[in-house]
Amino acid sequence: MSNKGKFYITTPIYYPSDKLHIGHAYCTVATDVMARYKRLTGYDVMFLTGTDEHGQKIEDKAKEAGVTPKQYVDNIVEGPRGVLDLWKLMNISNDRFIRTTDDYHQAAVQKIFKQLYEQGDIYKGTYKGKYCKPCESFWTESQLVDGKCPDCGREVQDAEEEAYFFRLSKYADRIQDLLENTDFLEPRSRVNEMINNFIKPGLEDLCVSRTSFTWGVPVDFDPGHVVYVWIDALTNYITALGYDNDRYNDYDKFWPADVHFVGKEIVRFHSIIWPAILMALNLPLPKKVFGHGWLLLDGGKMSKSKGNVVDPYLLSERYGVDALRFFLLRTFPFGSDGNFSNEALIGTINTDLANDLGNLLSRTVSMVGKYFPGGTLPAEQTADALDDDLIALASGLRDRYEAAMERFAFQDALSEVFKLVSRANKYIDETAPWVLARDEANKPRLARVMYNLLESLRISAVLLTPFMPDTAAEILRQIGACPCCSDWESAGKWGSLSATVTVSRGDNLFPRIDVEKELAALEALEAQARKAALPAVEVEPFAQEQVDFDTFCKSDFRAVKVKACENVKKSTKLLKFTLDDGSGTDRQILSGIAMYYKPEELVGKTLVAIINLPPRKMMGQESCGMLISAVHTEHGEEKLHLLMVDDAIPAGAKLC
Ligand code: ME8
Repeated sequence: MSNKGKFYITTPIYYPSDKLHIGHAYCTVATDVMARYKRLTGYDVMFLTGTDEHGQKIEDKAKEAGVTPKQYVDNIVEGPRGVLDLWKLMNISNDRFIRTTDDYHQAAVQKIFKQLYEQGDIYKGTYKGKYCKPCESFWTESQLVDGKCPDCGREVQDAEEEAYFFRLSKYADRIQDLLENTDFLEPRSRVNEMINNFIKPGLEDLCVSRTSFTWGVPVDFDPGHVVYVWIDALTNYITALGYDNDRYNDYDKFWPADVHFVGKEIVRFHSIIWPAILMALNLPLPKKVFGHGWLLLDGGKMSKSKGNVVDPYLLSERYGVDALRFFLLRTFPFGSDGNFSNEALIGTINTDLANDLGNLLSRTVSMVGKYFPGGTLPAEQTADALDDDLIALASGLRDRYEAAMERFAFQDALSEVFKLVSRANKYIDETAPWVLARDEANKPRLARVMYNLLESLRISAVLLTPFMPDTAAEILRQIGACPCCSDWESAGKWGSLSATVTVSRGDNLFPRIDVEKELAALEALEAQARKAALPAVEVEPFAQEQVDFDTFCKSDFRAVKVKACENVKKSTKLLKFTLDDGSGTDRQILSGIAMYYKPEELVGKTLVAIINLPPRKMMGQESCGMLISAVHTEHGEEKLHLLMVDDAIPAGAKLC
């Protein structure tokens, strides 16, 4: 049991309506880093994530896929490359995973709904308003922006139905006070958004049931109604601890949450609706909600429907999970939006990880190995005033890092670590170990220079552990750090590493990437993935117009044998066929299929031609008829196959 107490942190629960993308991984990685950091500092951590599996969108998707909604979500959550696989790949250390289709959660939601109804916080009324289907959100006329959904900008529909309402308006004053006068919601800019956009215009009661779809937690005292998204989704944060159920037993220990990390578009639900539900249930409020920004691609939010998603599998296979985790939090502040690009990712890997960190490690460890037998430093070491600046920077690093992490300023925390990494690289140039190594008398000084570098690496690695767990462990292994000088306590103490430490060389952590080659390779891979995402096979739409039998019979289809075939000069498309059509006279047909066949492949084949089309000239040569082919589209590319028939069919046989 740790001595600092408990820390409960959550991600939003994700909609498994499609496979998750790197935007979803962004929030989960940030939460994971925070959870690992708190564990490192001695907290007893509960890190919860999960999936939000109900609602019309999932019902519709399942129907489209011809499966039940449960089968649909099971595949996206538990199936290959599903949510669970993705979190495993990203090295996510969640302590618990909740699915809103879990029995214990559904039963608890029913109890909560009933309690709120019985005490008058939920009442039955008629819902009239606007509904955004993709967002599953109801809006009042005044909340729409240019008549469209204020969240996603898409069209909304009129909606009217009998529904249950939560008395949100009753809690308006308390919510306003919470937002304005406490640090409940951060960053502060989000508070202004909430006050101006939602509180000031007046909080209206919230529709919390639906009758238009069935894929949800049933309202057990009123068949036909299902609990509509927010009471089902938000309560996951307490049911996953055992609230109103026997599955878990940690509610008293972990509630209230220390922080809910959420994307900016769901801040409204977490900072207005969620505290109001908790107030109605007379439960303590979470200590903090932090609304992070979006990872943008080409300036827009990533979404499957826009087709601009980035595949975390592809990136982590190429660069390693740690590099990807690092990039997500290194390049822009957690509260702001930031752009994803392959250039930025590769640039960060090359600059910070290959040039600065990787280089510092490989230079240091190889110098220790080269200058000292067995890679072990001698006890006799000589300090110098030249060391003071590096030691001062390293000694204060843990506190500066901690201050940033406590503000969820991941980027600042990493900047602090990388200031030390850069300073240590500069220290190598200042001390010029290769010059010291020339004279045996300098060995004690050389040993101290190496020790200082190893210490700088050790402190950096401990503090990088939450961000890059595997990389940090490998650095600590290579520099010979024992577990007792790899913990939080020792990260604050310069000199924790044994003076006579032994290093062991390992692989280069982050090989430098050739930017141009890599960008081209990524582009090709992404194009391939885009192509693979297109429908496998598409056939031409069927003709609507009918032909009468007599008209059809006028077309004279014959088996023809290819006697000769060649490319038409100056044409990239045309092949010229000399055909035996059974008439005793050769027939010439030109066909625009040169990109599909080589002439020599076709000689001797039996094909089908329509022979009573009027002759026409192509590239100055006469074509008497047309060869019949089958065409379709495969992954966006047109495919063509000449119709070839059994060679036993004689030339001239009529097809009817
Ligand atoms: O909102 N950049 O689920 P969700 C950053 N089920 N964050 C992103 C992102 C991007 N490009 N794309 C998505 C829901 N996210 C609800 C939550 S909680 C009780 C219910 C983030 O799968 C998004 O901002 O649509 C949100 O915080 C989270 O992924 C889940 O989004």
